[in-house]
Amino acid sequence: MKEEPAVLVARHDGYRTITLNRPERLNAFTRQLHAELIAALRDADADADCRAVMITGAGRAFCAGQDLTERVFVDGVAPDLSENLVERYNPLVSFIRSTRLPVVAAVNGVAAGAGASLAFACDIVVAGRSARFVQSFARIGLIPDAGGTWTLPRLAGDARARAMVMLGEAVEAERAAQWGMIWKAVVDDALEAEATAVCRALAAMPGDAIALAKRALRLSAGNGLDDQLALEADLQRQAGVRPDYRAAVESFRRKVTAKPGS
Ligand code: T3D
Repeated sequence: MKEEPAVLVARHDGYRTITLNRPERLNAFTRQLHAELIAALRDADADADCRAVMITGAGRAFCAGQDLTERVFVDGVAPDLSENLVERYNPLVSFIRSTRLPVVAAVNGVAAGAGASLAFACDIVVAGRSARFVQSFARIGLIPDAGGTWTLPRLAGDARARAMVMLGEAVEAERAAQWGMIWKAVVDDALEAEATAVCRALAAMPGDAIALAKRALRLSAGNGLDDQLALEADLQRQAGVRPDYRAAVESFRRKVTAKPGS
């Protein structure tokens, strides 16, 4: 019997939608899901016609983090969890942060554990109002991973990140938006349309500039102001010789010189 794909990919004009497809397990990560997700992202990155990616979940959840049924204690010996992080979660998060493509998370339901970290790694997060973000790690005796200890304090602020991590309480989409953890919370029925509109808007933007801006934002995390100013000067030089900038400037100048009296 053919195995169900753990990830579904839909190609649209200018962007792709990647749907985590294990609804009966709230789209929890397995080795198969990891392999298919990173392959789908790499494939989108390699497609010159693709200019944005949406990640969402099938069914009522976005992603419940690691599939805990994959974790087996053989003769009482604990599995080595760092191996899974180094081999799968870390490359996934690094790829999302470094791909030229803007990655949009359409959070359609609960995002728990590494599922929340996955959303936080994305560039733009839109969530349905019934969605919630849970740092569930401490409840099962783990620490946040998949970049959660890096992204969450930056998004939510240190005080909120600490409480979320240590208490494991869920933060609903609207509160997450008020706290600046995500871009927007919308009514559930509007989520698909809203996330689609974001992807279409991104696909219509000059892709080179988006990629360079994404790089500048990523590197800002490790830079002091002087280094970041130098980086901006370097990246802006690169942006300034691309055709999109030239076309925009020429179109602007045409409009100005066409005005009566100019
Ligand atoms: O191991 C490593 O490689 C290290 C890396 C770790 C990264 C991590 O993500 S660790 C954190 C793992 N995730 C969790 O601890 C979350 C566990 N799940 C929950 O706390 C709750 O399910 C939710 C808060 C996400 C949702 O609650 P609720 O009440 O809406 O749903 P539910 O009834 O708990 O779950 C529905 C079904 O999904 C249920 O199965 P059933 O009873 O219908 O057959 C449940 O067992 C299953 N499910 C939910 N989460 C997971 C899962 N199955 C496997 N793994 C899961 N993580």
